[in-house]
Amino acid sequence: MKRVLTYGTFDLLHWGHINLLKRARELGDYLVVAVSTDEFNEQKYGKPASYHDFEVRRSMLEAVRYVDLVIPEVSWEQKSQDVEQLHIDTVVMGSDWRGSERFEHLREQCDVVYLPRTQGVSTSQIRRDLLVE
Ligand code: C2G
Repeated sequence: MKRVLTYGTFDLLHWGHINLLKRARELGDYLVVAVSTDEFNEQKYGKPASYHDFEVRRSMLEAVRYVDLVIPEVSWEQKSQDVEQLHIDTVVMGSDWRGSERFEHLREQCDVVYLPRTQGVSTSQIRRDLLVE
């Protein structure tokens, strides 16, 4: 069984996220999603953090047919341990992360694959569009 892992905030879950999850799942037989906690989001982005809190974002991901397990992402440093403990074969991220030190070091443990981002949609654009209504 080929096990795939990906990380993200997944706020205001949209087609770009679903398209990433779909393609990630197609690279294996089992997909784990590590979703950023609210506390980690503040560390990543500062305020204002996500629109939906961790529990809502986790529940929405658990409802996605391509996702087999959702775990919390609490730090930048947990990835190596996640790969080892979850017996991950491939870590997948969108191409905005291509070459990032946050992921490249994982190549010692597993494959690392960057998939093209879905153009024309992002959580920040949705938030901006909603402001103008
Ligand atoms: N994504 C995508 N296309 C979009 C928007 C997002 O492919 N139009 C991908 C991103 O590249 C990422 C995933 O969807 O792989 C989740 O995106 P975010 O929720 O924005 O995640 P991010 O803030 O990049 O957090 O430790 C890593 C971080 O937790 C990643």
